[in-house]
Amino acid sequence: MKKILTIQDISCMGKCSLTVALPIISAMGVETVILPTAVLSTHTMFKGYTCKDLSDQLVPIAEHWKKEHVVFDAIYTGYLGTVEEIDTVKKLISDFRTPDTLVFVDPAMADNGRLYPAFDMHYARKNAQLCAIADVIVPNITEACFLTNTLYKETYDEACIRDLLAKLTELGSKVVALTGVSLSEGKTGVYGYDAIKKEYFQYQNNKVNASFHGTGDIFSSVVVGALANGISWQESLRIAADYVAHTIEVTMNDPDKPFYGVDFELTIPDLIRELPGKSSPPSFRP
Ligand code: PXL
Repeated sequence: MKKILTIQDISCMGKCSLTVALPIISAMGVETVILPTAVLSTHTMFKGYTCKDLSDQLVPIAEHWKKEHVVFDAIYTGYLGTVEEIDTVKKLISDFRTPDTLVFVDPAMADNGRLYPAFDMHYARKNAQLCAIADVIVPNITEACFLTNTLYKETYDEACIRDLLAKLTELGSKVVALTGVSLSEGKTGVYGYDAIKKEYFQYQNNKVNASFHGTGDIFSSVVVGALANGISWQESLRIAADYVAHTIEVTMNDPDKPFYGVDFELTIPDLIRELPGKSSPPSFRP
């Protein structure tokens, strides 16, 4: 079984970061080792959240794993709380990286033109250094602008997106996938670039007129799970985009939907059916 390490916070309630990565990637048949960077009562979009920083635990935990000779097929980072934490994570990546390890960075720090409450420009610059050592990065357009010192604009065309992809590629990663790219009315999706093969990829879904927290983390988790299943990066992005679109649609139809996240728990079985060879999973019933 493939084994991945994911490094991000636990927002105890909020359907984001580790509380989506762990169930989704595990359900995709991939062992998911977690390195929690902090424990928050909720994600930071709630007022009055508590936060216990676990930065001082990262190195001792990793040291123990080293003694156990643990090897990861992929390392996936998400929301990281501080600049110092990014430095620690960079070091952990270089310690655990082998020639076969996929390093996947979701520079989760901003949306809709603004940084999340806990972050500033110093943090954004540090996140660019983390992106530089990744194989794959998946920023949304806002994050891409902060990472590349580009002015954020609500409206853009395909040339702007390719420009942004070029600047992101200069940071150093091999595959860059921009999320939340809307190139025609009523559509949204992902626009990717493989800097080694010099190939573009794009995929668009119908845009739902609602924004749900945690969908970026769900998207990344599905991409990592799919890549770990040996699926190409283009197909992994397509599966993740379709899964997020489907999950948002299901959530919109739920009269009891929480305001803080989507009903991904209801759609995990549909995701598994999308994986090659898993269209009719065997039953555990005798
Ligand atoms: O979904 C990204 C995320 C993860 N973790 C925490 C957050 C956010 C976004 O706001 O606050 C704690």
